[in-house]
Amino acid sequence: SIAAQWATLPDHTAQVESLREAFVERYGSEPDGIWSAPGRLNLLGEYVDFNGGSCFPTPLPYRTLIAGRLRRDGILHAESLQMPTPVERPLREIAPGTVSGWFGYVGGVAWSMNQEGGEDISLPPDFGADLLIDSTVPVGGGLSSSAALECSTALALLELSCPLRTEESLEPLPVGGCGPDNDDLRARLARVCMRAENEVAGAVTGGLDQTTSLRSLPGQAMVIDFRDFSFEPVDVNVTGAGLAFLVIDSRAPHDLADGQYSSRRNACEDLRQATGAENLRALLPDDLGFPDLDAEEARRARESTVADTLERCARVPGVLEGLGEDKLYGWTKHVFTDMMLVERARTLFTDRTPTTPETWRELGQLFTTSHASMRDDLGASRNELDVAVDTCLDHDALGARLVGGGFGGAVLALTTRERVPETAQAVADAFADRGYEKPVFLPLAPGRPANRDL
Ligand code: GAF
Repeated sequence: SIAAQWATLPDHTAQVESLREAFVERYGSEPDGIWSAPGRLNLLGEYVDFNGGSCFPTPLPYRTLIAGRLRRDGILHAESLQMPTPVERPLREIAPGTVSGWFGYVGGVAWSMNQEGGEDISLPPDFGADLLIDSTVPVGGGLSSSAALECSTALALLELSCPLRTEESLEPLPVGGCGPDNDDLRARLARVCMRAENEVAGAVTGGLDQTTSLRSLPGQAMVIDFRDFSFEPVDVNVTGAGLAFLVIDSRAPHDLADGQYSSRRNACEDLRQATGAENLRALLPDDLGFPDLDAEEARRARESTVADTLERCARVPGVLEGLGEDKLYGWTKHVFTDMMLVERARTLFTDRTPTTPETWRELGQLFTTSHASMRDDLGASRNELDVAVDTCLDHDALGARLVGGGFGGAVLALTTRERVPETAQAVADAFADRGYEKPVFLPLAPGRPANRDL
């Protein structure tokens, strides 16, 4: 068999230095600064952020870096080491529908800062910038390469504009460190980035990715409650338990701006409107307790919430037609399932410290239950992802699931440290046997939120 292909864990310091050199070579001067933001690995909770549920993500060591220099002519010029063609646009002309492709995220953030930001975040009139971008976040991997680009752009533009703000006697807003001291600012920037993605890049996503990229704490996972975007840092010390997360980029491309993600998201919005609820989370009890999904009682509670929701919808003309009740039943059921799974994981990791082997065994089961729900109820898996999940489970993984928006992208498995090489090899072999694209395995290390590097 052909050896499993492992990505290299990025050496961030070396990458900052080589981006600085590349900037000098392209633009003929030093950059004013370098900023970066991570992709995220969502441990649990898909399609629940925009429904007011909770998610359980952690920042990745894979990041998008931006070196930048201030211009005072209102022009935004951006180049990427991964993309062939530079893009240059007057900032004033950037609006929904005027930019596309990767520049949509960069220009989108600039536009959104002016829409959303208020005086301290919106960009001064003559502000412009020369940017050079480099990234190690796999694109289309369900690991939030888009948010990494948006969030690094937001930090870069905000800090590059500081000299103009000072001249105009506006208080500059240095991004500074993460943590409670400036979590408010980071929360506002996360909203700016979401709006850029929703209105300019055309993917109506829910804030999980931007919140993790900007507001997480170094080396910590977090449970984010999307009813109010508050979060609780959670220590998920997988290595300490002799275990490992194996992340498999299936290389089956996924694109959130295509119709699959938005059809499900729109259906959730129709359900919400038809039920008159603030969000779908509000249809479940406030306190989910400690839902044991295998217990008959929890299963019945969830199914009756789904049935009840659909019944309310049936009374509103137009909601069930077109999609078909079966699909809507499955999609709704998935949303409630993942909300309960995250709640259970949250309780496992916050109430039952220290963790025991039982905690990890359960976390694995939650992964596998979530995958079955994504596959069978939400219809968001595909063969490559199922093969990766099944192969990991055949090799005694504690659990495995697809991560992110689905239809392609990455699989996450929880397994013992010793089992990692043979499991990766087995997945590589299974893919080769079926003629799938060669998967790439991503080594992990603690990630940290967006920050300034230089
Ligand atoms: C993508 C979106 F960007 C998130 O907001 C979230 O909905 C996720 O898919 C699915 O859980 O990453």
